[in-house]
Amino acid sequence: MADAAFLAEIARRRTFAIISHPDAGKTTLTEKLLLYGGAIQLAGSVRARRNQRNTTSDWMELEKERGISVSSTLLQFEYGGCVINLLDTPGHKDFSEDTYRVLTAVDSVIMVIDAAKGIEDRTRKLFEICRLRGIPIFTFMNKMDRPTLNPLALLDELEGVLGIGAFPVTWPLGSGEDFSGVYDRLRKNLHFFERTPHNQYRAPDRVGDIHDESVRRQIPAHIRDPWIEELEVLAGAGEDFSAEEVLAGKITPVFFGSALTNFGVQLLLDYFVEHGAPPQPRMSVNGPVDPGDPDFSGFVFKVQANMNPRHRDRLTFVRVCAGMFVKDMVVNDPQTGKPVRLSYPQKLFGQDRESLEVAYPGDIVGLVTHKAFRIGDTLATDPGIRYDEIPRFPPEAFAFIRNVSAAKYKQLRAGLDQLLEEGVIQSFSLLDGSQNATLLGAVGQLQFEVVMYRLQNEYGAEPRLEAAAFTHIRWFAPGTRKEQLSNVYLGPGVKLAQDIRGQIVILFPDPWATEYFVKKHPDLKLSLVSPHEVSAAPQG
Ligand SMILES: Nc1nc2c(ncn2[C@@H]2O[C@H](COP(=O)(O)OP(=O)(O)OP(=O)(O)O)[C@@H](O)[C@H]2O)c(=O)[nH]1
Ligand SMILES: [Mg+2]
Repeated sequence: MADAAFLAEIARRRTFAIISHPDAGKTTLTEKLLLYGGAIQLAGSVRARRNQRNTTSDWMELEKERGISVSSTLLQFEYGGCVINLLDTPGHKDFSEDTYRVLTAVDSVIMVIDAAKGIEDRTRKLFEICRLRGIPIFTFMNKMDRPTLNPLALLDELEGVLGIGAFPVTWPLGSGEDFSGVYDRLRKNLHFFERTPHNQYRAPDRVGDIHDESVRRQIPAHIRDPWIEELEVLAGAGEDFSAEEVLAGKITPVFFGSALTNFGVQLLLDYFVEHGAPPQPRMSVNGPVDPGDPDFSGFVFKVQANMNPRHRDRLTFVRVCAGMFVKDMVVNDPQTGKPVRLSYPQKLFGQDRESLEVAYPGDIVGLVTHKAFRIGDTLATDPGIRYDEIPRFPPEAFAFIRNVSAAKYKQLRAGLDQLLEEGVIQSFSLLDGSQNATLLGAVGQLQFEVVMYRLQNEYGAEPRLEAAAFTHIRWFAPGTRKEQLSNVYLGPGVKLAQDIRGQIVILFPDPWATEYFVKKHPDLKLSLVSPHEVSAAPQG
């Protein structure tokens, strides 16, 4: 393919994540972006079972039942001449490792804020990660159909708390029950929306000029007058901003709307497609790699088993960073250094998939492989290229998992092995043999509930979970043998164990025991995560 055509393919990729505090409306907004993007005809299309919600991105049984996202979902579709790779992420802290991995694979984010609550804790944390990585941020002030904070106060909070310039591209007309439209400050027209039955269809949209008397008359005076004043205040602060400042992460364009009633979603999508960030150069261990480089390279940022019960297989998610991906291409196997063929590449849409022939930088390819690529692996034709950016979080929750029925042992083993590959939990075995159960570690307790649910429902296992009185873990330096530690006094409740690679770890029952041990043994080089992994900044 000619260079120009290749570069044009890259330029039309939009690869982004939707992030926020739990419950702000990420999955709902995702569904509506699919609706407006023409990727689905009806939002929440197949009627949900009683008490269940049905969205394209929360496809796991557990997600439907609970109405929360527990795992990130990839949706690929074309809209407005662009190829969109959208990732809906879970907001809950206990699933944040998945969300953080997704942030390594995207070029921009849409940050969703519940306009009744303002900037919440998780949003702030995620924002900090985006800023550290220099990811451009687009903001959607959601739930305007309910009573909200004052929009000007929301903007102030965004600028004050996050320390970023905020430019409202749209401005809401009314809020709560009165929320009836948004003003597009760039195109200078007012969009009036109407609701549709069950909010399943696109909201009808009438466009007017606010200087037109007949348009003004349609707005009740008690809403119109303060609104015009707000627009004047905003105009005084400047009517323009540069796309470079957005792409540099210095300014966030802000949109107001309601994902539930579909108001304002189209404007966000259209703006995003036009001005969103195309794939950028990526840092590799040996310096930046340009997406336009002819040699293919990418990295694995997510593994998901059992996405489709009919297939019962394992998908490896690869972000293409440079060069063209071609079905059946041969790359360097990151673990053995030998050539390996990338067969059965898939394009993904939630739980659905179809095979693909080629993919471009920015795209995310699902590989159905029997080869166990691991999260963080670089796949490249040039063995000299290595991306080293998937951080690991230290586990903060621990539990023993025990097999209850001897007949189901195999199911438990198979299920655990796959879930360990997904990287949502880690497993350890105590060195003193005091427990004949496997010790699991996770970022948060909720992750264990997911693991138990999936072991039972997806694998037919019958496990039992038992509390383990540990709160902290540290890894010893690589190569440390347990004999070397036989004279080390551990203290009450402190145990030694080994991880899946045979690395020795130490487990503590509380922060004081951890602190005490670390102080007493400055010679022992302890680390927060396995020395084989990159540590994420400690999350609070
Ligand atoms: N009134 C109103 N409710 C909304 C809106 N958007 C989402 N919701 C509701 O807010 C709740 C949470 O929505 P989700 O889309 O699941 O939120 P989420 O951010 O994906 O949540 P997690 O993935 O669990 O972090 C659901 O009950 C939605 O129906 C909105 O614009 N207006
Ligand atoms: Mg969600």
